[in-house]
Amino acid sequence: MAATSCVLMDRGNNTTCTINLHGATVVSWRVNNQEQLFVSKEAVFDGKKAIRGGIPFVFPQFGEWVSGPQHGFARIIRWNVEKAPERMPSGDIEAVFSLYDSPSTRNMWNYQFRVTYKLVLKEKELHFNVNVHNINKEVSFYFTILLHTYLKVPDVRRCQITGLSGCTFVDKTRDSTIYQENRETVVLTERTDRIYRNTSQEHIVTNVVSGRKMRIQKYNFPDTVVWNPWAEKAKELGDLGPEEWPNMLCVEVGRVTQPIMLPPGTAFEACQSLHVM
Ligand code: TA6
Repeated sequence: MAATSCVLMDRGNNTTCTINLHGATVVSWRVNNQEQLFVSKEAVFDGKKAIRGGIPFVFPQFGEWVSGPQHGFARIIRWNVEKAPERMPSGDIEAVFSLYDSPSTRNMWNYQFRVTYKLVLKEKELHFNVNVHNINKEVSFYFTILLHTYLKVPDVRRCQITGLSGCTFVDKTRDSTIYQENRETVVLTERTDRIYRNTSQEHIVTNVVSGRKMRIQKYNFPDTVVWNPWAEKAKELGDLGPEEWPNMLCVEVGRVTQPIMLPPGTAFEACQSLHVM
């Protein structure tokens, strides 16, 4: 069994964030001792499988992939600690993680890259700053990227999501038809797996833990995926308990409908922030 290890960011006041270096998966974010992220009781921590919950890092491919595992390799390999957690003059805690190409990544995807992932833990906010560098001097590459955030919720059927109104989407539970969202706020009433395009820079999700709201802000992540497997599909996932699905809501920001082309020697940057309101 491969070793996995976690890095703790501790801001004080029982406000912490834990990053499992397996996939640089954020596996816990507590604000005043209250957990904000869902991690399944059945999640597997074997250093091989993606962790079911928290915030897995999807790169360089969202969804099925002919060259490698679903959702790419970044969520199933060990990342480096580029900068250990450090307290800033503001009191916020900052840490940086990195992933470089290796013989095993090049086996699936033959490109030279460096990804840096900076997390900043604030009083009631967690900020994510993603940089993908093409470190080759001659060859361009294409990729998709997404932060697969599992919010912890008392009951997914009672959450409302803003910032999707008017956006086109593909419903992965149906066919490849392009639909348009006409609801001001989206409420899940059945299995949902939708890729919304060009969504608002901000989503508010209501009724997260303790009936609070979560504000999600993003920059350079044009798409938002909304997912919950519901009862039937949940049973098919070996690492999700049959009763757990009502307690998770995935609102995932990323760049997935239009792959990004990164020319040699250039970098892509994008950010997300989560804010407990
Ligand atoms: O982001 C939504 C999604 O792509 C769904 O289609 C869903 O099956 C899911 O991610 C979970 O994928 P995983 O590979 O983690 O089982």
